[in-house]
Amino acid sequence: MFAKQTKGCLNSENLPPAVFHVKQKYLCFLPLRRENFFAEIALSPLKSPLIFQISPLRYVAARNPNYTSENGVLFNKEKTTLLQYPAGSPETSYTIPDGVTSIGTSVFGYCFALASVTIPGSVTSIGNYAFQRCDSLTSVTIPGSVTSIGSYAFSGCIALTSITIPDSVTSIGNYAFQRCDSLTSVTIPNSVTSIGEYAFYECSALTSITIPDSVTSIGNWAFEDCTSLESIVIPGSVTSIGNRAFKYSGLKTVYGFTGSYAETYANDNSYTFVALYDSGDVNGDDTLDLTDYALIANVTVGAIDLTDVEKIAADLNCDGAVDAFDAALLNLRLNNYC
Ligand SMILES: [Ca+2]
Ligand SMILES: [Ca+2]
Repeated sequence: MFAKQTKGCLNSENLPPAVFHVKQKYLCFLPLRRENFFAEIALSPLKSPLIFQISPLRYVAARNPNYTSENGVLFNKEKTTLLQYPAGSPETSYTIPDGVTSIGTSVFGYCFALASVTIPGSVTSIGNYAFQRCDSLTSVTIPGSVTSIGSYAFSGCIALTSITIPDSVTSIGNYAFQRCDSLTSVTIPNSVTSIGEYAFYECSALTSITIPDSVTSIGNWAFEDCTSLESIVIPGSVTSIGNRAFKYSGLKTVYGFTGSYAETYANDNSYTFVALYDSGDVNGDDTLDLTDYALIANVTVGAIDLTDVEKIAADLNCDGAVDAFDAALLNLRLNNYC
């Protein structure tokens, strides 16, 4: 299964990915000499998920038909898939080369020093466990080319304070952001249709999250133990919420539309339900007119403030802010342009 071993080292000409997997206990006790790493790794069977990756590899022989490396980072030969970043690297930032389309499974897993990773616009998928336990990771921008975020992708990234998911992403995998202890806000775009089980489990600092009206299902345990999350807006598109989705969270108030699944869910689980007004109907009188437009216009110049329910109705483009763009959208609607 493993490549030929010579004098304590593996032959890098024919290195299978499995040799990059090593049991957790070796991280602490193995000496940092590459030869020893390789010898131990060769003896370590691949037993996911009880293993994680560490890559002491410095280079891959140029004649290796399957792999290539650059500054200790392992790629497939075509350099379209990033396979392994060296977990023991002291570097604090890394820019993924343009042309990479896929960030493979566990690539940056347990890279404790990495604070910032730049992902180029060529990347379309972020694999399972890709950034798991990157304890120092505070900054990562997901480009608009990414369509999927794998399971456990950012699990345990305890320094991550915010993340913006681009509107190219359609699903958030199970456990994707679980135990991101510092995550205070998340913006989910209206391309996402499902939020996986345990997706934000134990995100204890999360105070707000906007569920866009593209989402139809919120997985079980998705927000369990989010102790700072006290309210949530659930749009009319949502027709399924796991019965433990908000268990042990701080949730007290559910905002939603009258007669929606959100109202039923709130009542069934003893949350306070607050009815929302239709988009644009800022004063909730069931009529879209210049009064609503004037309210938004006054907000944009700082003349008045709105209640939470009014703000949600006034934020026509659902970007979390009430501004001139919302006023322009309402103007178009009042003139039957949209
Ligand atoms: Ca109105
Ligand atoms: Ca807005």
